[in-house]
Amino acid sequence: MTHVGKIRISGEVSDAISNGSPVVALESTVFSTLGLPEPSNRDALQRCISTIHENGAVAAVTAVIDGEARLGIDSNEWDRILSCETKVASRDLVLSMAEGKSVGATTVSASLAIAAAAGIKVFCTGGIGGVHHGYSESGDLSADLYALARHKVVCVCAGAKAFLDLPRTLEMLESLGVPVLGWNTSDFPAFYLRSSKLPIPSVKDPATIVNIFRNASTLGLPQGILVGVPIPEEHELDPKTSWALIERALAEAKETGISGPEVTPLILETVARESHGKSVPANLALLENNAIVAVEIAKAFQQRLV
Ligand code: PSU
Ligand code: MN
Repeated sequence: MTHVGKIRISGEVSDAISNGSPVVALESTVFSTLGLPEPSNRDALQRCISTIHENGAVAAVTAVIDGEARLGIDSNEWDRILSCETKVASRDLVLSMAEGKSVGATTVSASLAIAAAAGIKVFCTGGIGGVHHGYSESGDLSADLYALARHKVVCVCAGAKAFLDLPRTLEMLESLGVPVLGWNTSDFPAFYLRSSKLPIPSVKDPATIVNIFRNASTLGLPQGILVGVPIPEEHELDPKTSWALIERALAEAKETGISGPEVTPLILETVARESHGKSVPANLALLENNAIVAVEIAKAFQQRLV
């Protein structure tokens, strides 16, 4: 175990960093009950970590535990993350460290901040947050987008969650200067669905991603890169029923009158319930698939000695 400033890095992750071995950072909100129902959340965490190991990299789960930002969680502490009900986004990160929070599940935005501070270049999740429908009234857009603009990390995901305003999410990423690339696809993926029908540049080689990252570094630009990987075909949900389901979940969320950070967990829960269990295996499959791509990219960074 080592520390970088106030970040505590597990023995396995700090060894990998000093040996120059590939490391893939993971968030923890998706593995908490805020992201996936029990016991699928444990299954998801286990599968992601072992997929990363089997493919030749080290997994570095981020979280806040006992007031410390963490990079790399040993299995004896998994339970604390799995049962966590506190969502920690980038704004909350510094506060939860100051107040000695016992446990906080980091979202994409907080995880990117932790990964970047420790020099980790590749991060993997299911779906990022983005611009919510009704943004012009609510002003609700995810801190994940700003974090992508601020931290030099490649974020591998299956796109943004399909219940968001995807065209506006892409517009915002453009405004923030974040390159968005499709992994063997020229359509921005829509989480449970392979395509949102929104065009993005396609990339099929991890070395290209490393090159783009280097170009940003050469120019002194701050941002990371978003890589969208479509859910494997056999796990894709039926587009017609999914869009209808998402509409119902959005209407239900609106009726409850909730706002802020509770919106995303509520919609995820409604989709899981209403899809009669189909959305959860799809979520697990896309997480595992993203982990494989993230390892490939992490290995390419190591080979190019960026
Ligand atoms: N996508 C999922 N499950 C999740 C999330 C996204 O399928 O749990 C989480 C991620 O941690 C993401 C966060 O960073 O939701 C975004 O929340 P918000 O919309 O409040 O920014
Ligand atoms: Mn929000």
